[in-house]
Amino acid sequence: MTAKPTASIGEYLIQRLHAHGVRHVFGIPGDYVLGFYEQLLHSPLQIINTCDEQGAGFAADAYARLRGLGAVCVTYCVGGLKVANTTAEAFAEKSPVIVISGAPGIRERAHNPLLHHKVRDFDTQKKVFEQLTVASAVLDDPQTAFQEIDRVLAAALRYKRPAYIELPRDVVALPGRPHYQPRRAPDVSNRHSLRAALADASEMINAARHPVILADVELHRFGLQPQLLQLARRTGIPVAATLLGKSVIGEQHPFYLGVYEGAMGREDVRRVVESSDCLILLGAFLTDINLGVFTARLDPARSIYATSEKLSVRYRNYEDVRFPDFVRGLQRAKLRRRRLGGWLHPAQLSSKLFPPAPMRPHAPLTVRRLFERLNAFLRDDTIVICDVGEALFGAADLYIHRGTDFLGPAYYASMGFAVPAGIGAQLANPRLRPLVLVGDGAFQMTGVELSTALRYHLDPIVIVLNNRGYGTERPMQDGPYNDVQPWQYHRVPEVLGGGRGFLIRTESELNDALAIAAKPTGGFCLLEVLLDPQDHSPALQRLTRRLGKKI
Ligand SMILES: Cc1ncc(C[n+]2csc(CCOP(=O)(O)OP(=O)(O)O)c2C)c(N)n1
Ligand SMILES: [Mg+2]
Repeated sequence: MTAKPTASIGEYLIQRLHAHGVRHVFGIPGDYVLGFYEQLLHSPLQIINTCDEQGAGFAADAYARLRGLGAVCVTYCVGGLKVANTTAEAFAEKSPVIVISGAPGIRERAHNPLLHHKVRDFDTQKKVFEQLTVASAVLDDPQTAFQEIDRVLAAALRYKRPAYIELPRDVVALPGRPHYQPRRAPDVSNRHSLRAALADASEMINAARHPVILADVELHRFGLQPQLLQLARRTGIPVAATLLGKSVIGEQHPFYLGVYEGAMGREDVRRVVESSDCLILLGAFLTDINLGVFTARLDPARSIYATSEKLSVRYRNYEDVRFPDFVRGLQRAKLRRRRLGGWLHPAQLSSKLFPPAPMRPHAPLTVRRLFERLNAFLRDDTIVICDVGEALFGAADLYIHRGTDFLGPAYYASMGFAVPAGIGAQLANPRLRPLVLVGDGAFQMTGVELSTALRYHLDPIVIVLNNRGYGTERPMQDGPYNDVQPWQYHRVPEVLGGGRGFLIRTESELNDALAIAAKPTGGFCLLEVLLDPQDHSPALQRLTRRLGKKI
C-alpha cells in the first residue's frame, strides 16, 4: 500500500497498525509523545489509558496474542523502561507487540543537552529495546521513515515477536516519503526440503503404533489451529498440549488428552506422551516449565520436532522449511487413519479431571475445590487468564471449551500479567468474558488496572487467590519475605468507585458469588477467595519440590 500523499509519519504508522487489525493502543502520554497522542485521538484507533505503563504493556501483549498484533505507546524512558519487562515477556513467549515511544526531537539533541527523562545517551532506551525486540527503528529521517515502519512491522508479524519504534517529537507531524516497495521474494520453503521432510515424517507416523501430537504455542501464533484440528480428526492421533500452548485446541474434543508437563502434570497424560513411539511436537518450546522442570522424558529418536526455527525427524534435520508449510503439508499428507486413540483407555481421552463432587456448603475453600468449581463455571465465551502461582498451576487442568481461550505467562512467568491482560483480551475480542485468576501477591502489582476496566466498561471476573503471600515460594524456602501486607481485596470497588466485590470463605459463598458474577454485571466482579497459606495444588507441590532441590 502507498500512503496518502499528505500522510505524516505518525499518521502513516497509525494507518499501518490499522491495516493489520489494531484498533486499540495502550499507554500513558508524556510531553515527548503528546503530538502522536493527538494524532491517535483523531484516528480510528482508540487510546486506552492504563494506570501504569506495565499494565499497558501486559494488556497489549494479551491483545496481540488474540488479534495477531498489539501496540503500546509511551513516553521516553520513564514510560519506555517500564514496559521493558512486559516486552521481554512478549519476546520470550512470542507475542507481536509494537512498542511506540516518544522521544526528544532530533533538533533538540544537538550538543547533547541534559533533557528530562534522558538516562545516559539519547539512544540508551533504543539500545535496551534492541535486546528485547526482533526489530527496532528510530524514525529520525523523513526520507526513510515510512520504509522503516514497514520493515519493523513486517519483522514483528513474521517472527511473532515485539518490535520498537521511536518517534522523535519533531518528526511526528512531518510528511514522510511514499516509497517504492520492491516486490519481495515471497518467504517460502525450499520445495525439495519440504517434500523430503513430509515424506520422512509421514513414513514414521504411518509405521508407528502409538503416535501422539504435543501441541504448543506456535500453532496458535501462526494461526494453525484449524490445521491441527483437521490433522487430529483425519488421522485419529490424540493431542496433548503444553502449559504455554494450553487451549491451542478446544479441550473438549474427543481426541484431547490434557496438559503434558513431565512429572509436574497428570500421570496419565505423561504416560501416554512418553510411551509414544512417534511423538509429533508441533510449535513446541522446550522450556523448563513446559517440561515439568526437565522431568520430561522425550526421546528425539522417537520424535518429530517442528517449530519456526527448527525441523527434525528423529535425528535428521531439514533446512529452509517454514513451520506453517510443514503443518499444512502434514494435514494433507497420506496418513493412515486410525480409530481415535484406539490403544488408549477411554477415560484418558477428554476425561473430566474433576468429577462434580457434592458441595459442602460450609467447608472452607481449598485450592482443589476452587478449581473444581471454576471448571463447572466455564462457558463457551469464557477466556481464562492466569497470573503466575497457584492461579497458573491450578488452571492447567481446567477444561477450556474452545481453542485459544487460555492465556498465561507460562514461560517468562512475570507476576502482574493477568489483570491487565484481561483488559487487553476483552478489548481484542469483546465477545469474550475474561475469568482472571490472580494471586494476592501479583494482584498487589497490577490489580489497580481494574480501574482501567471500569473506565472502558469492561466486565472481567477476577478471582484473587488470597493465601496471604507468595505461596509458590513457601515450600521452596519460607520466611517473612514471602508475606504481603494483607489487603481487603474485596473492598477495592469502594476505592475505585465501581465494580462488585465478594469475600469468599466457604463453598456456598463461592457458589453464590459466581451465580451473581455470571450475569451481565456492567462492571468487574472481584472475588477474594481466602485460602490456607499451606494449601497447594498438586502441580505446584511437585514443581516446588523439584525447584527447591535446585536452590
Ligand atoms: C515480577 C515477578 N517478581 C517475582 C517473581 C518470583 N515469584 C514467582 S511466584 C511468586 C509468588 C506469587 O505470589 P502470589 O501472586 O500471591 O501467588 P501464589 O504463589 O501465592 O499463588 C514470586 C514472588 C516473579 N515470578 N515475577
Ligand atoms: Mg499468594
